[in-house]
Formats: sequence, C-alpha cells, structure tokens
Amino acid sequence: MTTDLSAVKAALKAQAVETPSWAYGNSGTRFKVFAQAGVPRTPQEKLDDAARVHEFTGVAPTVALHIPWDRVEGPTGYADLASYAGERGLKLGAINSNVFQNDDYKLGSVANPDPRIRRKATDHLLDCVDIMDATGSQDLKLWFADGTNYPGQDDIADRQARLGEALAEVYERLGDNQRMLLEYKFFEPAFYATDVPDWGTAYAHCLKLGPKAQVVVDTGHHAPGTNIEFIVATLLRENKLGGFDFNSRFYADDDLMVGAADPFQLFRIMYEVARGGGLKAETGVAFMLDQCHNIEAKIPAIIRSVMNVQEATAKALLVDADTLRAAQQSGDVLEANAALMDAYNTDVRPLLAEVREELGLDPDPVAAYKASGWAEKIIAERVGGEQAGWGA
Ligand code: LRH
Ligand code: MN
Ligand code: MN
Repeated sequence: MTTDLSAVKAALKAQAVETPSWAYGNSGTRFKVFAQAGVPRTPQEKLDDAARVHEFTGVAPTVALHIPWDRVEGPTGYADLASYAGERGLKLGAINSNVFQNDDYKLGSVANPDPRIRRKATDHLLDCVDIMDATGSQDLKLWFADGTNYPGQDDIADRQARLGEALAEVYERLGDNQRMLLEYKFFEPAFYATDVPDWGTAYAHCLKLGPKAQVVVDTGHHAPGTNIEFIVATLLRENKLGGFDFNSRFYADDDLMVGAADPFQLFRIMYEVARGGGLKAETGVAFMLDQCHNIEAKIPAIIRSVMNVQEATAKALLVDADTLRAAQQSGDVLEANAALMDAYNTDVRPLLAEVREELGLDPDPVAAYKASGWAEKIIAERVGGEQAGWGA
C-alpha cells in the first residue's frame, strides 16, 4: 500500500463526532421503554455523560440538543447551559427542532393547511435560532413529521409551497455563521406522502433557499436497498451535504448503533466522504449520531458508536487511491473492486489504538470507561432518570 499513514492518523485525530443528548436518556419502542438506572435527569446530566464519551474517545467534543426535550428555563438558561458544557470540555452542537409532538400537529406543522398552526410551528423554529444565538450553535437541524396518510387528504403541491414559505422565513433569520440542515425521511409517521421524503426534495428546497441551507442524511431514513453512498457523493459534489445523522437499521428507522447492522455500508459512505473531501473541516460536513439505546447501556454504546465511525473512516482513508484509479482508468473491474475491499478488510483497530495513545488516551475506550467507576457513580447518585423525548 502506498497510503501515507501519518496523513491517515492526522485525519482521524481531526475528525469529530457529535453525540445526541437524547441518546443518553431512556428510550424504547412504542411497545415499552425499559428504564435504566443512573440515566440523566436534566440536560446538565446528559452533558456530564457526554463529557465521559469525549474523555475516553477524544473525538466527541459537541453535543446536539433537541428542543423542547432539553428545555432550560430563565433568560440566560441556554447561555448557562453552554457554559456548563464549556466547563466540561464540550460545546453545544446542532439544535434539533421538534414540531412533531403536539396535538396541534396532527395534520402537519409547517405544511399544515391551518395558518395558525403553521405560525406556531414556524415560531418554534425561530425560537430554536434564538437558542442557537445563546449557545453558539451553528446548525439548526430540521426534521418534519409532516405528510398525509391518504390520497386526496391534502394537496401535495400546496403543502410543498407552505413548507417552502416557512423554510424561507427561518432562513432569513439565520446569522452569518449559522446553517439550516434539512433532514428527509421516506415514511413514518406519514404513510402515504411525506412532505420531505427524500434527498431530492430536501435538495430542491435547500437550493432555492441558498448556501446556508444544506441536506442532512440520516442513514436510517431510506428504503431498503437504497444506495446511500451515491446520495452522499452527489450532495458533496453539489456542496449541499450538511452532515449525517448516523445510526443503523435492519428494517425501518431502527436507530440502532451506527455500524452495527451494516459496517460495509458505513465504510462505503465514509469512502465517498473522504473521496469528495468531506473530511476537511472547511466543508462543514457534520458527523452526528442519532440513535437510541433501548436495551444496552447507554454511555458505552455511544462510545462504541463513535469507535465504529472511526473504524469506517480509517478503512476509507486506507483505500490506495493510486491503485484504485489506475484500475478504474484501465477498466480493470476486479482490481478496482479489490482495491476497495483490501482497505475494508484491513483490521484498523491497532491503528486506532495507536492514534489514541498518541492523543494521550487509553487505547481501549470502552474498557477505560468501565474501569472509571462512572457507571456505578451515576447509578448511586441519580434516582428517577428522565425518559428521552420519545414517548415522554
Ligand atoms: C426522525 C429523527 C429526527 C428527529 C430524531 C429524534 O426520525 O431521525 O432526526 O429529530 O429522529
Ligand atoms: Mn435523524
Ligand atoms: Mn430517524
């Protein structure tokens, strides 16, 4: 292999993975939430746990909030929360809006036929930008549960127009260093026509809005068999890849640990990111986790997820670009495929252990976390842990 190992290590040290506040809380399916001992009761305690993930991985310095799941009171509440994060070596990351858990949104939020409800939803999005101003967060992440269940229920094109109007109003409110990340999902909770079902719809809205609007790819939001890496390559080429919500799925939007169901897919995605320059900080591609830990211990599961992203990234960086290009140019199908598979089949765990040691970290983050005593401490100290937003 002709790959420059020191460049690979430098890229791995520079990569940052954002963890979601809601992954630290209790969660479940619509059938049952299994409460775990020691889970956070407040946004501050979620940050305390996120600080452990960053302490042992060295690459998880930001935490995404979900509003109102992470609501704090008082005029300086969010600025104080940002300071609290700062004191623990963290920063607050994307602000995720929530216009899907209120009775008013039965027929949709920003695409609702009722102008009063559209106003309420848009105001919530504007409130989220106020929160970003207070926390120093750069990204507003938008996901809409809007859609219809039955043909004829509402006018598809009118709903797109209403959605576009609300997005334009929020876009105008963004500051110079702020972005809007629009997330798509092909189904659920709408079962006939979702208003932002796919990357094409999200891309069309973002293109119309301007450069501060980009698409976010949640890896659990596609129909089975979708070539997600193709979407990633395309968005990256068009400068419209804002980032990822990483998780994995066997069936639908399972929100399992990233890299658990299909590590090869994660590698293929990370290869396209690396190939398209998306690991460079200036491209702004955000590597966020969006997953739930329903039956497994939360903090070590989040540590494991961060490591899975790192492993896929390391393998992607090990692809021998010269060998691959030469094979592609000469039409050597088998050699080209072998160049990719060689990298995928490399055991990168020793390389990542070295990277961690060079950063002054324990080479085994999960073992280091287990030995730290944090799990026992929070079980003893925290009673009555808060459920993550789902089902709350
Ligand atoms: C929707 C989604 C979106 C929400 C999160 C909790 O399925 O992926 O990102 O904000 O789950
Ligand atoms: Mn998501
Ligand atoms: Mn999802």
